[in-house]
Amino acid sequence: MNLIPRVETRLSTCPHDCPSTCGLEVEVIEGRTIGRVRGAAGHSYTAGVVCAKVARYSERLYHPDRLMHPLLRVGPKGSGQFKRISWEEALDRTAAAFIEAERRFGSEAVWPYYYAGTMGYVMRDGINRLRHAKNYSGQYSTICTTPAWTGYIAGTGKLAGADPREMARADCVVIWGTNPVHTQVNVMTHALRARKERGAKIVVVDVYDNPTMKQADLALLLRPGTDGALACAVMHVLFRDGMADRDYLARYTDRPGDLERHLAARTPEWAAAITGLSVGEIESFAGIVGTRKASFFRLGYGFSRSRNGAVNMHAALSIPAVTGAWQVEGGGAFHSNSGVYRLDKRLIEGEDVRNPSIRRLQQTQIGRVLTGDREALRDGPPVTAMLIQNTNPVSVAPEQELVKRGFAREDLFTCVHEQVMTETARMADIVLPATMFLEHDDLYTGGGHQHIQLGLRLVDPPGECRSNHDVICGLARRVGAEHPGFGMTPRELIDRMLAASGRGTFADLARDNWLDAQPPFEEAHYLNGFGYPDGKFRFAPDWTKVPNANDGPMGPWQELPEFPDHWEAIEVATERHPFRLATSPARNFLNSSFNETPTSRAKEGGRPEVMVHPEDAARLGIASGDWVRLSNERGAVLLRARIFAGLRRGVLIAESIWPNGFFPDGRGINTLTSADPVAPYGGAGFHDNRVALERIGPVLEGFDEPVRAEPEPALA
Ligand SMILES: Nc1nc2c(c(=O)[nH]1)N[C@H]1C(S)=C(S)[C@@H](COP(=O)(O)OP(=O)(O)OC[C@H]3O[C@@H](n4cnc5c(=O)[nH]c(N)nc54)[C@H](O)[C@@H]3O)O[C@H]1N2
Ligand SMILES: Nc1nc2c(c(=O)[nH]1)N[C@H]1C(S)=C(S)[C@@H](COP(=O)(O)OP(=O)(O)OC[C@H]3O[C@@H](n4cnc5c(=O)[nH]c(N)nc54)[C@H](O)[C@@H]3O)O[C@H]1N2
Ligand code: SF4
Ligand SMILES: [Mo]
Repeated sequence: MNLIPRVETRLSTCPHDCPSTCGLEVEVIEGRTIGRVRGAAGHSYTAGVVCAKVARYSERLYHPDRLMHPLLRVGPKGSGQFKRISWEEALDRTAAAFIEAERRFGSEAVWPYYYAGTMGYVMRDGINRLRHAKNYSGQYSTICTTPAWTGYIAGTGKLAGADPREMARADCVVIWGTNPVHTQVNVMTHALRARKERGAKIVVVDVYDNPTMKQADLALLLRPGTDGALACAVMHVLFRDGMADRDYLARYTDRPGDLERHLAARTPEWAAAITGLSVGEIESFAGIVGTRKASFFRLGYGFSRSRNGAVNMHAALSIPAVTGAWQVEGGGAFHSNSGVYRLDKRLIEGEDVRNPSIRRLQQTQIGRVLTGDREALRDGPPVTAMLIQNTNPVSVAPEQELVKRGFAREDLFTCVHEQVMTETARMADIVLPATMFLEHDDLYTGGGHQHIQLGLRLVDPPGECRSNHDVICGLARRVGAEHPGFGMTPRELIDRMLAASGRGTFADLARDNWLDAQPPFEEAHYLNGFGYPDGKFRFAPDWTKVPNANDGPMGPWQELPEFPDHWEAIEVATERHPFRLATSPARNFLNSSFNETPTSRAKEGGRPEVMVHPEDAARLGIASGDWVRLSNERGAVLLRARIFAGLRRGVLIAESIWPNGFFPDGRGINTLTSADPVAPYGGAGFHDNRVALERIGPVLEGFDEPVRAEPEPALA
């Protein structure tokens, strides 16, 4: 008898919403279960490294709370009382609710809502095919990328940059507004290689001394929302000290002379007063990037999650256009390569049957939409039925008080298709169990690199779990939605999409599992010109015409500065709300994903905390571990204080996102965040919150230790 289990290593792709989109090697045991997950050694960007949370993916796949059967709510909304029903009944009931909503208020009363819990094209975007085929309300996605992408494209005209693998061949890597040790570990692989092999300098710009900043040669800890001022002062020094590349500027940029004049008053002293940095730090930063042509600007999402975020992204991006870094290998900028793939998504998304007159509702304003805000509803009918896939808005969306009120509405029907009983699923009328990525077929593209990748079904789904595609097709049949995509398998959809995009076939891709889609050097470095018709980088973009997907200008877009600047649109601290709170990502969670796993919870210290500067804590009498209350006009949150010196005074960091159920009164961190749109095209300022901070003390009256976990859904 052979007692050694048969272990095969199969290739896959991490499906999570993370720029790294790692190539994976997955151990499959006896063809049935998975073992270790490793970074694929043969993937040139992943280079054999993945984050710890995905390395132990079996903890998520085999989680005891994994949803296995369709459920019907039998108690009050949110009570967690459900009973098991069949798939037939669950889909019939959902379809009936959609048909009834449409009958009463028109098709726009149904709002399919989704995001990037999986980044697979088939499983993420198929919901749009159902939407478009039925004229259900549209979703304008604003929860993540909008300000960052808009700010970047404002400069380059295109969402693409230098090959991120070139970081390893840079003489300086600037890691700005991203915490890759937490959020996209592979950036560190390539940046640290540059330091080891070439003596490259690593510069990190952030609002707290996180593990990425600890790796920096030059650590720039600035006040939240002041990156535009830093960028302006750096460019001021570059012009002042003869480090601007005037030939490059004349050839490749729109208005270098006007920019130089505009920057004359943006001195290091001016920026020091705004950012809290010293003049010396600003001069050093300018000196490093001004004397090392091969400076690679790795620009993240974090510094764009402020009301002035698009402007700050554009300002930072303007620096390599002043030094001409784009001309050399290892130089230039990178934010996302999502603009290089140009995959034809008509079959998957049903773009061909979309009716452009149907309203689009803003994703981040889900709280306002569901509580009947007329502007958020665009003066249209109420939303009375929803299908939710790949997202957990009750936890992750801003203005949480409104979101919860909305989901509690008796006249709102919600069907949530999920892998685990999230706080959104708990509010649902129908809960459907979903497959995880190793249980279905899909196609992925890397935002933080340049590969088209497959992730195929390696094991059977447990229980009665079904894929998003199956659910969409099952509902389509029942509500009478018609489109050729509903009759295809995921593999057929992938094959047709690749072929229509000139990217080969499914079989071609299945051979190596990934395809390197990196554009040639001249194109990636914009040496044939930038993405605008005249080929010039824009220092003075027309903010109303940035070629990024949008719903027209919004927020205070009329006040956007003409040139890079410090734009005071942020929630400046006031006497009543003297602190500025950022909700930076926790290392062991991915937004709310993984916050159901015991290991991630334990590694995050077991409870939500807010970091407070020692002097602020002393002034308020706050000791380490004390309960504190954070509050603003949107609500109040109770959590513990952690005294941390790696902050500026007046700044608070609450690494996120803990389940709401881990806060004593169930109010999670997004109670404090706002859904005000970031100009010019929307987005949420998750890191841009003014708050009051009060001490409560070592015990919280009426609250029992230890912090409770989410109760199990009771099966009636
Ligand atoms: N472990 C983990 N990984 C993740 C995620 C997660 O939640 N946890 N989320 C995933 C998702 S959906 C995304 S979009 C990416 C995002 O990943 P990133 O691009 O890293 O962006 P953020 O996570 O928003 O924030 C990055 C950093 O910006 C800092 N920051 C906040 N305000 C400012 C500011 O005004 N200026 C500057 N310079 N810095 C500021 C924050 O403190 C944080 O350290 O990560 C993905 N990966
Ligand atoms: N305070 C604060 N809030 C934030 C942020 C922040 O930095 N601070 N970051 C924001 C950002 S950048 C983003 S992108 C959003 C993300 O917010 P979400 O898009 O809600 O991301 P997750 O919290 O990861 O939740 C994804 C859900 O999808 C489910 N899922 C995964 N795969 C599948 C599948 O194949 N089928 C189905 N049916 N379900 C699946 C997972 O189980 C998980 O519950 O959060 C935002 N919220
Ligand atoms: S670093 Fe990001 S892409 Fe890579 S395994 Fe972790 S979550 Fe997935
Ligand atoms: Mo995101």
